[in-house]
Amino acid sequence: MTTNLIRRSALLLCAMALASLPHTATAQAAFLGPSPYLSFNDSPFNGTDFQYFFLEDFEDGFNTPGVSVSGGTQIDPSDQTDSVDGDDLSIDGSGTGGASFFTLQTEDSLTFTFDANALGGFPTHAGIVWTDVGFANPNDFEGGVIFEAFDALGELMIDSIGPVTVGDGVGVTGETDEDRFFGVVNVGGISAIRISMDNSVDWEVDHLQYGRVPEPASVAVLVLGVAVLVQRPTRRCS
Ligand SMILES: [Ca+2]
Ligand SMILES: [Ca+2]
Ligand SMILES: [Ca+2]
Repeated sequence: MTTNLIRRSALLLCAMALASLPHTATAQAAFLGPSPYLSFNDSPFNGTDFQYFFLEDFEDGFNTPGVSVSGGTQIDPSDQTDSVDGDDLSIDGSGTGGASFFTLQTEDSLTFTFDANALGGFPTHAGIVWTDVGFANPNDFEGGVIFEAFDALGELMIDSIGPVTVGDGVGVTGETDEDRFFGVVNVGGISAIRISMDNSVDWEVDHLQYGRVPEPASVAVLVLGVAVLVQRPTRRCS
């Protein structure tokens, strides 16, 4: 194979490799859920090999890094609290022994916004668990949840989840069979997630979770290898 042919072949490989990168970066986001959730063992993110990952269970406040929220407040265990079941160290059908995050009867949506500088890049995976609704219209203790996400440019993603009906209609007594995970995976990055209810400002969430998986190592190796191939003939001709 002549030097020119090697160079053309290498350039073709390089073009093919680079052409694959934008596709990887802008691949359509995948929305996950709603799915039953009693502990982090039920998270679809459990077992993923992350560059970084944070799970906020609100048991000692709200203090995971690189995230802010539009409203609401953390609440401690009480008869009115509806935590993820396992946070009180017992999966027993009750979430009153754990802490959660509450809309304060003022918010119909909660937006969690991520700080790429603080985190070392936007998360590629983000999710949250809906745990309870109280006063709602027309029926208390049930309603529609909508889950949305924003890309790395701050644009609302086209796809979303819901409204999907949740709630067991029983009351504000900490039942956990109704609890549902909502999440999204987007390799191009997630700047924010928004969870909303279409009929209530009196509801709770728990287990905010977010992490980043870097670009596949195989792609980086391929690009590096092609770059070496392209450079070799040039060195011989100089
Ligand atoms: Ca429990
Ligand atoms: Ca909790
Ligand atoms: Ca619940």
